[in-house]
Amino acid sequence: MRTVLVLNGPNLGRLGSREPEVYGTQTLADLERDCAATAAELGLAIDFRQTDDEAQLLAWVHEAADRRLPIVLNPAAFTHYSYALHDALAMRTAPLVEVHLSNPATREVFRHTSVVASVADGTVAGFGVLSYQLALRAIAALAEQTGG
Ligand code: CA2
Repeated sequence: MRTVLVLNGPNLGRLGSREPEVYGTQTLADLERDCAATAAELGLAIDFRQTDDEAQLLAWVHEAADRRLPIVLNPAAFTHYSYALHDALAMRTAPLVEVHLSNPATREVFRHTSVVASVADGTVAGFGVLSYQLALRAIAALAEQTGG
Protein backbone atom coordinates (compact mmCIF):
# COMPACT_ATOMS: atom_id res chain seq x y z
CA MET A 1 0.00 0.00 0.00
CA ARG A 2 1.31 3.44 -0.96
CA THR A 3 2.34 5.59 2.02
CA VAL A 4 1.75 9.35 2.03
CA LEU A 5 3.59 11.59 4.47
CA VAL A 6 1.19 14.12 6.02
CA LEU A 7 3.45 16.79 7.47
CA ASN A 8 2.34 19.63 9.72
CA GLY A 9 4.37 22.67 10.70
CA PRO A 10 4.63 24.95 13.71
CA ASN A 11 1.83 25.46 16.22
CA LEU A 12 -0.51 22.96 14.58
CA GLY A 13 -0.03 20.77 17.64
CA ARG A 14 -2.20 23.36 19.42
CA LEU A 15 -5.19 22.85 17.15
CA GLY A 16 -8.52 22.86 18.94
CA SER A 17 -7.22 24.91 21.86
CA ARG A 18 -7.57 28.47 20.43
CA GLU A 19 -9.02 30.39 17.48
CA PRO A 20 -11.76 27.83 16.67
CA GLU A 21 -13.37 30.44 14.38
CA VAL A 22 -10.25 30.25 12.16
CA TYR A 23 -9.00 26.67 12.57
CA GLY A 24 -12.06 24.76 13.78
CA THR A 25 -12.52 22.75 16.96
CA GLN A 26 -10.78 19.53 15.99
CA THR A 27 -7.48 18.62 17.62
CA LEU A 28 -4.47 17.39 15.67
CA ALA A 29 -5.27 13.86 16.87
CA ASP A 30 -8.80 14.23 15.42
CA LEU A 31 -7.29 15.45 12.16
CA GLU A 32 -4.94 12.46 12.04
CA ARG A 33 -7.89 10.05 12.54
CA ASP A 34 -9.83 11.79 9.79
CA CYS A 35 -6.87 11.62 7.38
CA ALA A 36 -6.32 7.94 8.18
CA ALA A 37 -9.98 7.19 7.38
CA THR A 38 -9.84 9.11 4.08
CA ALA A 39 -6.55 7.45 3.14
CA ALA A 40 -7.99 3.99 3.84
CA GLU A 41 -10.93 4.76 1.49
CA LEU A 42 -8.38 5.70 -1.17
CA GLY A 43 -6.25 2.62 -0.62
CA LEU A 44 -3.43 4.68 0.88
CA ALA A 45 -1.59 4.57 4.21
CA ILE A 46 -0.52 7.77 5.98
CA ASP A 47 2.43 8.65 8.15
CA PHE A 48 1.15 11.73 10.01
CA ARG A 49 3.68 14.03 11.73
CA GLN A 50 3.89 17.51 13.29
CA THR A 51 6.86 19.62 14.31
CA ASP A 52 7.58 23.15 15.48
CA ASP A 53 11.19 22.77 14.30
CA GLU A 54 12.19 23.87 10.79
CA ALA A 55 15.26 21.57 10.73
CA GLN A 56 13.06 18.57 11.59
CA LEU A 57 10.62 19.46 8.82
CA LEU A 58 13.50 19.72 6.32
CA ALA A 59 14.80 16.30 7.44
CA TRP A 60 11.34 14.79 6.80
CA VAL A 61 11.18 16.40 3.35
CA HIS A 62 14.64 14.95 2.55
CA GLU A 63 13.45 11.54 3.80
CA ALA A 64 10.40 11.76 1.51
CA ALA A 65 12.66 12.57 -1.46
CA ASP A 66 14.96 9.62 -0.68
CA ARG A 67 12.01 7.21 -0.25
CA ARG A 68 10.00 8.68 -3.20
CA LEU A 69 7.04 9.31 -0.90
CA PRO A 70 4.25 11.77 -1.80
CA ILE A 71 3.61 14.58 0.69
CA VAL A 72 0.55 16.44 1.93
CA LEU A 73 2.10 19.45 3.66
CA ASN A 74 0.66 22.12 5.91
CA PRO A 75 3.79 24.24 6.37
CA ALA A 76 1.88 26.62 8.73
CA ALA A 77 3.80 29.90 9.16
CA PHE A 78 6.86 28.47 7.31
CA THR A 79 4.65 28.77 4.20
CA HIS A 80 5.23 32.48 4.12
CA TYR A 81 9.00 32.83 4.54
CA SER A 82 11.01 29.59 4.62
CA TYR A 83 13.26 29.57 1.55
CA ALA A 84 15.01 26.56 3.10
CA LEU A 85 11.71 24.66 2.95
CA HIS A 86 11.17 25.85 -0.64
CA ASP A 87 14.62 24.57 -1.65
CA ALA A 88 14.12 21.21 0.11
CA LEU A 89 10.73 20.70 -1.54
CA ALA A 90 12.19 21.57 -4.95
CA MET A 91 14.20 18.32 -4.61
CA ARG A 92 11.05 16.22 -4.22
CA THR A 93 10.68 12.98 -6.17
CA ALA A 94 6.93 12.40 -5.77
CA PRO A 95 3.70 14.45 -5.71
CA LEU A 96 3.32 17.32 -3.24
CA VAL A 97 0.09 19.06 -2.24
CA GLU A 98 0.19 22.16 -0.03
CA VAL A 99 -2.73 22.34 2.37
CA HIS A 100 -4.19 24.94 4.73
CA LEU A 101 -7.13 24.79 7.12
CA SER A 102 -7.89 28.49 6.69
CA ASN A 103 -7.75 30.51 3.48
CA PRO A 104 -4.58 32.60 3.82
CA ALA A 105 -5.65 34.80 0.87
CA THR A 106 -8.47 36.26 2.98
CA ARG A 107 -6.26 36.99 5.98
CA GLU A 108 -3.32 39.29 6.83
CA VAL A 109 -1.16 40.44 3.89
CA PHE A 110 1.88 38.47 5.12
CA ARG A 111 -0.15 35.26 4.64
CA HIS A 112 -0.81 36.05 0.96
CA THR A 113 2.67 34.89 -0.04
CA SER A 114 3.50 31.19 -0.22
CA VAL A 115 7.09 30.20 -0.95
CA VAL A 116 5.86 26.59 -1.16
CA ALA A 117 3.16 26.98 -3.84
CA SER A 118 5.62 27.26 -6.74
CA VAL A 119 7.15 23.86 -5.97
CA ALA A 120 3.86 22.06 -5.21
CA ASP A 121 1.55 20.28 -7.64
CA GLY A 122 -1.30 22.27 -6.15
CA THR A 123 -2.75 23.91 -3.06
CA VAL A 124 -5.99 23.26 -1.15
CA ALA A 125 -6.93 25.97 1.35
CA GLY A 126 -9.89 27.23 3.29
CA PHE A 127 -11.94 24.10 3.89
CA GLY A 128 -10.78 23.08 7.36
CA VAL A 129 -10.34 19.33 7.73
CA LEU A 130 -11.84 18.88 4.26
CA SER A 131 -8.71 20.57 2.84
CA TYR A 132 -6.68 17.55 3.97
CA GLN A 133 -9.23 15.08 2.55
CA LEU A 134 -9.17 16.85 -0.83
CA ALA A 135 -5.37 16.95 -0.77
CA LEU A 136 -5.23 13.18 -0.16
CA ARG A 137 -7.63 12.67 -3.09
CA ALA A 138 -5.36 14.78 -5.28
CA ILE A 139 -2.32 12.75 -4.19
CA ALA A 140 -4.16 9.49 -5.02
CA ALA A 141 -5.00 10.81 -8.50
CA LEU A 142 -1.48 12.12 -9.12
CA ALA A 143 0.12 8.87 -7.94
CA GLU A 144 -2.16 6.95 -10.31
CA GLN A 145 -1.25 9.23 -13.25
CA THR A 146 2.46 8.93 -12.58
CA GLY A 147 2.28 5.20 -12.07
CA GLY A 148 3.36 5.53 -8.47
O1 CA2 B 1 -4.59 27.74 7.72
C1 CA2 B 1 -3.59 27.04 7.91
O2 CA2 B 1 -3.61 25.81 7.90
C2 CA2 B 1 -2.26 27.73 8.21
O3 CA2 B 1 -1.21 27.00 7.59
C3 CA2 B 1 -2.12 27.70 9.72
C4 CA2 B 1 -0.88 28.46 10.23
C5 CA2 B 1 -0.80 29.84 9.62
O4 CA2 B 1 0.44 30.45 9.99
C6 CA2 B 1 -0.92 29.84 8.11
O5 CA2 B 1 -0.92 31.17 7.66
C7 CA2 B 1 -2.20 29.15 7.68
C8 CA2 B 1 -0.90 28.64 11.75
C9 CA2 B 1 -1.15 27.42 12.54
C10 CA2 B 1 -1.42 27.85 13.96
O6 CA2 B 1 -2.22 26.88 14.54
C11 CA2 B 1 -2.94 27.20 15.64
C12 CA2 B 1 -3.57 26.18 16.25
C13 CA2 B 1 -4.35 26.42 17.35
C14 CA2 B 1 -4.50 27.66 17.84
C15 CA2 B 1 -3.87 28.70 17.22
C16 CA2 B 1 -3.07 28.47 16.12
